[in-house]
This record gives sequence, structure tokens and C-alpha cells, in this order.
Amino acid sequence: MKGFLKLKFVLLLIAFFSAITLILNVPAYTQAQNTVSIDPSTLSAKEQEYNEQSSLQPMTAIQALDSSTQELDNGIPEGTIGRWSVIVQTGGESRSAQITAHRQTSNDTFTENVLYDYFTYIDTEINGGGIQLSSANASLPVRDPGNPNVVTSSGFFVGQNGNTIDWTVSSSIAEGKQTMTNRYAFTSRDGGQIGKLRLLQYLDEDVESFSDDVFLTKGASATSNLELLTLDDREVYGIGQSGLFRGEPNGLTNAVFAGWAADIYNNMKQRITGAGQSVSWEGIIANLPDYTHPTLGAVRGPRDIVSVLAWDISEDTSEAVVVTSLWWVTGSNKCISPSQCRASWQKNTIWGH
Ligand SMILES: [Ca+2]
Ligand SMILES: [Ca+2]
Ligand SMILES: [Ca+2]
Repeated sequence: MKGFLKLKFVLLLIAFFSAITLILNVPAYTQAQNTVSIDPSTLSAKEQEYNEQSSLQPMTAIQALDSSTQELDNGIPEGTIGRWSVIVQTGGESRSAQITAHRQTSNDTFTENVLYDYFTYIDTEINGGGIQLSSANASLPVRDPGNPNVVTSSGFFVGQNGNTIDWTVSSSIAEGKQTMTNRYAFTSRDGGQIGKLRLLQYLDEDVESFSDDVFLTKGASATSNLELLTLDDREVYGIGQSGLFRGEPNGLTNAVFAGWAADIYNNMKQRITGAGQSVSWEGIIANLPDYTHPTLGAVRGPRDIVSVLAWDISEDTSEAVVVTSLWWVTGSNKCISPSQCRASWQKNTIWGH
């Protein structure tokens, strides 16, 4: 009994001194944390932006909702797998799209902002010197009074022939669906020819850590079902982009698909606005090594992926429509082993849209 009491006393003493040590060390630890700061000049612009964001509001969307944006969602309750909401800026552009997904490795339900930049560029020179549609005399995005699932903005720019080209974009997410669609309409104000005009739908998605995403495609341009997919290497969920590749009523009108490309951040934006970004139907992939993913098989990466899809308006037309799509991609939550997950992805994954 005496020995037991002695042991208790010793344990109490250890606990007491541990607590004291901990208390005394907290300020020292905090101080150390404050002094060991990384030189901001060594961080990339993207790292700095994420750092500023996380110090302000961790786990929230990059862009807060204000009068310059409208939020679209698919009506699935927050926190439920399949919830999809996009904060739409003018020009159908966005820097915030939240998905609630099942994460393969963590095996949990997680909500993530998967967008860094979803930008629309127009290029009247083809190829080079593109500008963002949001900078082309753009109006604020407004919600359709007759349909809360639609947000529209409009503006104008000077076309290749010197005439004014009016543009309108309608962004929409249907109830319960996983896709946001952007429908871009161009009209020459004087009824003359639009002239050379390329629309580029640029996507930089960052799924959790931005440098470890993987890129793969499904379908093909030639069969009008091309999908560009970017997923997190570890958690195997992410985002896809596509559009309409064939002319159809109320769809792609007086325009043809020019091609696509994929690269690493931040090579593409400066090319689109500068000397030009090459695209092809087979895709121009740069700086993304081959990589065999345990679930997805042959992919590219892992890197900070960016991709672009491009459409060319028919020069001699006065009206044209281009349609693009952006959707979330997640795997099954029933698989455990990589082979099981791979089979599940191939069989029932919610890839499509
Ligand atoms: Ca993210
Ligand atoms: Ca990632
Ligand atoms: Ca990225």
C-alpha cells in the first residue's frame, strides 16, 4: 500500500512538473513560431495568396460573396456529398467553387474550394493578346428573376473588323446536378461580321495542396465528348471541364472547337495574354510527366495543373454561341484497396455530367 501511495505521489509530481514545463514553454514556442518566419519574397504569388487567406479565414472560399458576385448551387444541402456551389463573377468567371466530396485516403466527407482561377479570355488576334471577358466593359452579374439557377452578365469589345461586339454569358447549375454551364453569346452590334475571335476557357483548379494534382482526359475532341479532369493525387476527387464540340440548336452556333492544352501554373495565362497559347484537338501537354496513379492508372502529374479549351467563332458570322461546362468529380465511397477503387472508378464513378 505504501509503495502504491509513493508511486501515486511520484506520478503526481511528474504531472505537476510536466504541466509547469508546458505552461512555461508556450510563450517560448509562440515566440519561436513568430521569429521563424519564411521570407515572403521566396514564396510564389499563389503561396502568398493562400497564406494570407488561411491566416484570415481558414477553410473558406477564396472570394467572399459581395455585390460583384452571385452564388449558384445545386440545392443539395451543405455538408452533404454532392453539394456544388460556385461564386460567379462577371464574364462567367469564378475563383470559388465548393464541392463536398468523399475523400478516398482520408475516408471522410470534406468540403473544398476547388477553384483558383476559372477565367474566360477572348482573343481577336488568334493567336495572342487575349483579354479577360471580365475586363471587356462588363456588367455586374445578375440573377435571372425568372430562374434563380441562372446568373447573367454582359458587355462589349471592339472586334477584329473595328465594329462593336456585344457579349452575354449565362451561367447555370440545375437543381441536383453537378455541372455549371456557361453559355456565351456574341453579336456584332452593326450586324456586320464578327471577324476573328477565339474564346478560351481557362481553368486552374487547386484541390487541397495545389502542387500534387493529377491530370487525365476522357473521350476525345473527334468524338465530341472530350473531358479534361484534374483530381487530387491523394484524395481522388476534383473537377472536370468540357463544352459543346458540335453545332446544335441553342448550343454551339457558328463556332468550331479549336483544341485544348494543359500545363503547370503559371505558364498559360501569360501566353494567352501575350504571345499566344497553342492548342490542338489532341491537346498540347507541357511540363506534366507521365505518372501511374494507383486508382486512376495512367495520368499526368502530380503538379499544379492548369488547362484550357478554345473555340473559334466563324469570321463571317454576326452571331455566335459557345457553351462550356465545369463539374465536380468524385469516386465511390465504397472502395478500400487501390484495385477495388480502380474497378469502382471504371464502373460506377460519377465522372460524367
Ligand atoms: Ca483549393
Ligand atoms: Ca492537391
Ligand atoms: Ca492548379
